[in-house]
Amino acid sequence: MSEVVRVSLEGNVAVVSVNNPPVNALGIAVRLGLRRAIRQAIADDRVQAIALVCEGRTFFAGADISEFGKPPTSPILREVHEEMEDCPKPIVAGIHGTALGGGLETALACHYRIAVPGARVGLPEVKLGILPGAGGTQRLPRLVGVPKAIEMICTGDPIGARQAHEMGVVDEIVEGDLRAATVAFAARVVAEGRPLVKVRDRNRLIEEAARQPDLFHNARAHYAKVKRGFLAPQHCISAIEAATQMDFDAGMRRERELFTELLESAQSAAQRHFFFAERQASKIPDIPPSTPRRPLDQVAIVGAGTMGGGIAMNFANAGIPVVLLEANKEALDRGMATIRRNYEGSAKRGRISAADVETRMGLLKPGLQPSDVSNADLIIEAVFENMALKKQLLTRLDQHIKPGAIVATNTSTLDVDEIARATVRPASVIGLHFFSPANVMRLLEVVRGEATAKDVVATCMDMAKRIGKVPVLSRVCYGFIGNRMLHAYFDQAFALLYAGCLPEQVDKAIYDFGFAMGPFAMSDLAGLDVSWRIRQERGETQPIADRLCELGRFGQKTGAGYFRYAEGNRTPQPDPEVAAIVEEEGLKRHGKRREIGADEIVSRCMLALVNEGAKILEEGIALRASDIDVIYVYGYSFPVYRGGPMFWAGQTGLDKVLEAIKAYHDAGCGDVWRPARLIERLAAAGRSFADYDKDRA
Ligand code: T1G
Repeated sequence: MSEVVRVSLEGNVAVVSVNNPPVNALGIAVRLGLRRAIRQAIADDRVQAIALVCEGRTFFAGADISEFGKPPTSPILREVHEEMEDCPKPIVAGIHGTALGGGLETALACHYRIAVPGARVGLPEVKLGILPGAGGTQRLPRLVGVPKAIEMICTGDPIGARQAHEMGVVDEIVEGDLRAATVAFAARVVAEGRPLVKVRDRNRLIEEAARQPDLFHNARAHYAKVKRGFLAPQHCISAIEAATQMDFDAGMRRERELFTELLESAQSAAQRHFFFAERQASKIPDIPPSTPRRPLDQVAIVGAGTMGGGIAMNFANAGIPVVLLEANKEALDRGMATIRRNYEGSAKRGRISAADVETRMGLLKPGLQPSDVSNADLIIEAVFENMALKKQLLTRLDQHIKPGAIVATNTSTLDVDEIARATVRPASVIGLHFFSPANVMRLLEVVRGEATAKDVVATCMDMAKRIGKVPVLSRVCYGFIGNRMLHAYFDQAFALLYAGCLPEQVDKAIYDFGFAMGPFAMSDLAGLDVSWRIRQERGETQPIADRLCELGRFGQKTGAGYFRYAEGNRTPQPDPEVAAIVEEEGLKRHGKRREIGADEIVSRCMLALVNEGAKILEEGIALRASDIDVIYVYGYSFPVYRGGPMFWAGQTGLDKVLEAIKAYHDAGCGDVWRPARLIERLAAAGRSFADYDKDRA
């Protein structure tokens, strides 16, 4: 048998065992091996049933995503499934880890499925911009019903083994040795003469749904809203609908058509790029996986404000004890109360239990003395964004911090090297830039200073995953990767206001491009006063924004900013008072206003991101273009179905990107439009940022 698929005989049961690390992806070798094993078992008279199990950490985690985009090699998964489903001997799948995508579809082509309690099953293809292409849209609704199938397939979220058992996806939950349990179950099926259940023949639930056509209309409307701009969820619904309108084989053909359409789409290419980009981000070329880690059993957070409180929750959520420090009791009590309110809110929404609230609050220890950080392995300062304040604080804490502890700053813009030099342990200083709200946003920008030790970087990259964050490494520059690019993006957003746009116009274009919100609604959410104070400290001005702040319009928190907000409502309403200020300042700057369309708005804002991103790559601040994509999708709601700004530029074509950037430069739109040399070089060579990453991998 092949090295990835082995067959052995246990009694009258052939055990087909697959071992294709790291996640038993159903690549060609596995498909060939599976088909050969099934044929061998059918031909062997000693065999009366087949047990299918996987070695390693998980059952099949799906098709091999790295094979996509290449010509399909036979047998494709559906062909293997047909032979399995038509096998005259019962096949039992034994599931552990995550049976996902083609993995669950393979189990659904078996006659029975059993699972260990910790297993999870799901069809996450929609997260790759495709749909389950090996029968998932035809077989799953036959087992769980159409509404549940729509939910599982359109969200792509896996379910636990127990829920899968309740819903009939899994026939039995087994404890202990899964291989033995699968063999025993298969032998029992033979001994009890149980039928060969083909999921394809179970039509009751889809016939029921065929009598409720609104199901699909409502689902389309729902996912058009919650998955705005995504193609795949709508195709998923069409494929499931086909299962209720035609027989199984015709439904499978329709699934294949819809699958192929999505597989060839720009959106799926973007989402598959993002799948691997997210996994690449945690790999640091000069810090091998074998790099020792520092202990991280207790954490101290200095500053119990919005950021400090949110950061503390991440560690308590992960079961890590946290000391939360403040300068005075009033601020400390306020911070602790906010955390409890957040947890109780989550419990009310059923996300956690009341017991979880108490467990997590129990892990939070309030502190008022600098010495309260003395046991911490990691100290994170989250005080106001002021260099002098941060340096003074860390200098004061230094004497209380134990040797080997990691000192992190949550600064979003300031020079981490300068902060490190204010301590006696620059090698143990690192930037950990959380995004607001810190207990929700998944991105963590890990800022490596010139002195930061490799084990500190390695420990923090691991820590990020432990608290449910996606870490991306940045070197030190003003604003690191995300905020530095955001500066260029906002520059263009303001330039568009002075030239002829109103905030609602810019925001609509960016929203329609796929962002969760435009730059001005985003500023209203973050608060205009934060950036106003930073501008004042840096002696910078932004006339439109400054005038709004002078009027006390700080955004949502004051009910008015670039937009007006009705009491208790977060929907931005255009405001003539703002329009008047924008027009006045625009005329002051350009003497005239001009009509600007959505294309120019999107082009200027996105290309500003791309050009600055390319400069960041040139300077080595970011390791990869794909890291920048991860930062913008997770940190700034860049639409994942466009892959991130750098991938989007590659899909657009760097020659066109360069041409447009040069046009803005030549039109006098400012020196920010000096094309990055990297773009000129790649465009001249007909290459993309993805090629650039490959060359450096
Ligand atoms: N194909 C190829 N490589 C994969 C892979 C896959 N399906 N899944 C994971 N890897 C690689 C990954 O890149 C990483 O590599 C390593 O495995 C460990 O992954 C016909 C068409 C299973 C929950 O979408 O969700 O089936 O970085 O770091 O955090 O309908 O991986 O070490 O070099 O993520 O423990 C559907 C995708 C495919 C599941 C494990 N399946 N995988 O998480 O490890 S489409 C999926 C995951 C399909 C059919 C269709 C997760 C995981 P490297 P990891 P993890």
